[in-house]
Amino acid sequence: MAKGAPINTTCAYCGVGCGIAAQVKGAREVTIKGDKTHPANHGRLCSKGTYLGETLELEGRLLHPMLGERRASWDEALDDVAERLQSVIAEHGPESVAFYVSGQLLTEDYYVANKLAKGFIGTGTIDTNSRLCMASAVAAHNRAFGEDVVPCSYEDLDCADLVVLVGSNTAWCHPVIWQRIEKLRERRGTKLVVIDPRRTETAALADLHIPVAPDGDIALFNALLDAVAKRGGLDAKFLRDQCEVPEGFFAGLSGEHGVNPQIFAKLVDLLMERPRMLTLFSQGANQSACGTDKGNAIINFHLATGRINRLGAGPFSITGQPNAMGGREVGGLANTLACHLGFSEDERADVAGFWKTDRLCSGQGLKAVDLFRAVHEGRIKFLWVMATNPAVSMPDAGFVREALARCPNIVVSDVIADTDTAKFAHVRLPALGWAEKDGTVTNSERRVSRQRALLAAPGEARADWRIVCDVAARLGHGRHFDFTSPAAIFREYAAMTALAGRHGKKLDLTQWADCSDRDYERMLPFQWGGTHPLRHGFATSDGKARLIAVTAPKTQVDGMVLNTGRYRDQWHTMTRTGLSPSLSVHRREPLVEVHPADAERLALEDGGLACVSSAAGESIYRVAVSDGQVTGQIFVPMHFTDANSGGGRTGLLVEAKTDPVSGQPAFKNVAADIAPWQPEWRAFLLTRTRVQPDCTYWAQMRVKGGWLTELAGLGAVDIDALLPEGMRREVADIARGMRRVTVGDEDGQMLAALYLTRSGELPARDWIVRQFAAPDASDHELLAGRPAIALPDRGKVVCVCHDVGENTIREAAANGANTVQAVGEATCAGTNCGSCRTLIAQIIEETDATVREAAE
Ligand SMILES: Nc1nc2c(c(=O)[nH]1)N[C@H]1C(S)=C(S)[C@@H](COP(=O)(O)OP(=O)(O)OC[C@H]3O[C@@H](n4cnc5c(=O)[nH]c(N)nc54)[C@H](O)[C@@H]3O)O[C@H]1N2
Ligand SMILES: Nc1nc2c(c(=O)[nH]1)N[C@H]1C(S)=C(S)[C@@H](COP(=O)(O)OP(=O)(O)OC[C@H]3O[C@@H](n4cnc5c(=O)[nH]c(N)nc54)[C@H](O)[C@@H]3O)O[C@H]1N2
Ligand code: SF4
Ligand SMILES: [Mo]
Repeated sequence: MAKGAPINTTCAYCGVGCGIAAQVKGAREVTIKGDKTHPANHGRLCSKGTYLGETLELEGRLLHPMLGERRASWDEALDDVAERLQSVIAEHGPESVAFYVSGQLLTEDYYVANKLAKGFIGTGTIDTNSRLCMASAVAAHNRAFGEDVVPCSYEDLDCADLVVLVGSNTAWCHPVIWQRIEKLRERRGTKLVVIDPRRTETAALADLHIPVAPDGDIALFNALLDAVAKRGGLDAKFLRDQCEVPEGFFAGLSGEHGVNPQIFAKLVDLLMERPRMLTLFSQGANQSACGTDKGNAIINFHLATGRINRLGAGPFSITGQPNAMGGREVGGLANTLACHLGFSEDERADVAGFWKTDRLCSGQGLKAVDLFRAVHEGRIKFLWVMATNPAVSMPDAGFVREALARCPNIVVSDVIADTDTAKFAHVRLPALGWAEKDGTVTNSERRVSRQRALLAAPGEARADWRIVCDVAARLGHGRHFDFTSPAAIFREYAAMTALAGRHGKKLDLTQWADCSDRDYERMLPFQWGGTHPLRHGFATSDGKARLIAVTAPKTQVDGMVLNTGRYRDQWHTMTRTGLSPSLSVHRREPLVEVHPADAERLALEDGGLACVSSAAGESIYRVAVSDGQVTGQIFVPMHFTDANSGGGRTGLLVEAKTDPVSGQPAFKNVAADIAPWQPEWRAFLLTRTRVQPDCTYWAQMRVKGGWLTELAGLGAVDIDALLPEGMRREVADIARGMRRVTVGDEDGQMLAALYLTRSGELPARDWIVRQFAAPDASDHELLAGRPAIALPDRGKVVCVCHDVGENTIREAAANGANTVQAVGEATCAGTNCGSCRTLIAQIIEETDATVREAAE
């Protein structure tokens, strides 16, 4: 690809959909800046977007088609996939075929995958990882609005007087939306309420944090609506003209909420004072056995108070993946057809007519959890997984692995060679990744943006849409899949959205139906439906919205409540963010966060290890005692996999319980137990290349120049096998069971360093990790684990974007920088993505306290 002017593209990660201006510097080298002209971010980026450049190396990439462990040509691999499909369809019928796809596909990839599955193979069973993510919000929209339409826009984030976050750790997971909320508060005095059982860094910065009980949201929103109704806060005109309200709806609202009465009263006051109210919700709402009802409880509140279709007001479901929204539009979910259509006779006839097929599937297919059950039972005999890692991310991942192992035909399209899912594949197909692929994505506010190729295709990797079309052609459907570019697919999809209009839906991209390749190439981000797509009426038969009577579930979990979610700087199963040294600093291990009282009661030690178990499985985590947790609840991350750890395997712990309407799994409220786990030895190891240890607990993270692996185990230690050949130096203290080994090459460059202990302390990692990146320390110092002369220690990195350590910030604070802004001016910390500002504020507070104490 040409070097030169920056190329505008869209971030690879979350559904904020930030624009990026990328400058190609070399074969795999790109400079990343925020695109100032993109309406989603106006130039801002978070840490993950900022460090996209560090994820472009080819480490671990799948570069050639593989049949089992054998490299194959594309022709051979595509023939093989087609033959498997043909024989399964001939013998067992189309319904024995399943596709499991992803919100990380581009709209064009998604469109052809759905067209092939539902339209030409004739199986309804193409589902997507959005089932684990957005399905409850989709179902709630459909019930209330008659269509899966998000009735808000980011512009609302510039005008709201009250922002309520429900089950959303926005500062970590949608950081650019978070930055916009911070600006809004500064500028407008907007109040922020966070409803989350944990005191997240988002909640810590709120005006009001409601530590709701797990799945207590329906009770809370019903009680809020009841209280507001009693204080005259309903919008009678809106209710009469634009809503259909079930009999006895308001009388049926229970006033019980389970929240501290004073906090509840404060919240009701805020709601009464500030009608320009925007409610953002994500996985704390969706990923629940009552996720759809939670969505409707939130939407009910907004409808009944008329807080919708006005600037600064509305129920705003924010999407997770970069193209979760696009996938919903083209019919990636098993219970929809393309273009927001369902399976009524009329809708099916229209879709079949548009695609010119007589093979359209007869009805909806299996949703993700049922899909893998069917694989396990042998009803599905062919499964094609694209751009998702279900062996890690599905609930009851142990069961999903069994299912994958049993299935006679597994095809995996991925950018990475050895994901946990790819290990089960009979055929692996190398896909183009971000910076290589071309197409469109749709973000949380329905804005369609281009992702553009920056780099040449590595190895033999091909675009996902092309792979699908090539298989379709081999199945005899070439005429319907003879697309030669993403632009051609986009035109067909845009034309097809005319069907949505015919069925009273709002989705409409028809103005792009005749776009030229050049128009597509130059496409600027555009939003379908405008700022408030439902302002001229809802997508129901009578144009009215529906309030849905929902009641609080009886949730009572035995034992501890296990809550699962995300880290600020990692993306899901870490196949890409895990390659960035900068993004690996924030959290180096899978932590189980535990309230201090629980830690004391259960003899869990901060920094020690613990085994978390549930009905589904068990796994080991590092304990982090945190008063952000509530007693009786623990929190673990979803990111760790066989590829990077021997613990922290959260997917194994989550039972496959789902919402009855949406089929979305309940990832956030799992019954579990926790107990200390005492290793007999602990160690950490720095190596230039990845190692696969064989001990009870290990976790591996990228550092500059190599990998850092934390280890712990029982019995004999067998780490020497992990050390490379080279010049070894070793010190040991047999009495304390301490061993330290460095391995260097002939030029004295360090190849590996191992620190092991049976009973004592291990040295601090940060200095040693820095030495590994740019070795100028002597072996003597390395074996000691610290510099011979004490140097100023920057401490643990707080600001990942500008690489600023805790001690540097403490020093600035002690020297009078007593606001986050002043620390930013003095050290740069917190001035890029801003996600570390809570931490900086904490450090300032601690420093202030120390200074005060010293003065007293
Ligand atoms: N850094 C980072 N950002 C990401 C991603 C990532 O992997 N890493 N992934 C992207 C994707 S796909 C998604 S879906 C989004 C997810 O974004 P979020 O939904 O913000 O992230 P989570 O950490 O899954 O969960 C959010 C919060 O829900 C809370 N919660 C748990 N149970 C309840 C409950 O019963 N009620 C309420 N009100 N809250 C509850 C949890 O304590 C947690 O803090 O993030 C996107 N952005
Ligand atoms: N315990 C727990 N589990 C969860 C959640 C939770 O909160 N808790 N959240 C759920 C949610 S919301 C989500 S969205 C899922 C996410 O879970 P997954 O979708 O399984 O996670 P990713 O790591 O994003 O997987 C994407 C895969 O696609 C590959 N890939 C990247 N780009 C491309 C491409 O262009 N083409 C192809 N073919 N492959 C590509 C990546 O290498 C990676 O293997 O996890 C769900 N699981
Ligand atoms: S908020 Fe961060 S991860 Fe999400 S799109 Fe923007 S830069 Fe990417
Ligand atoms: Mo997601």
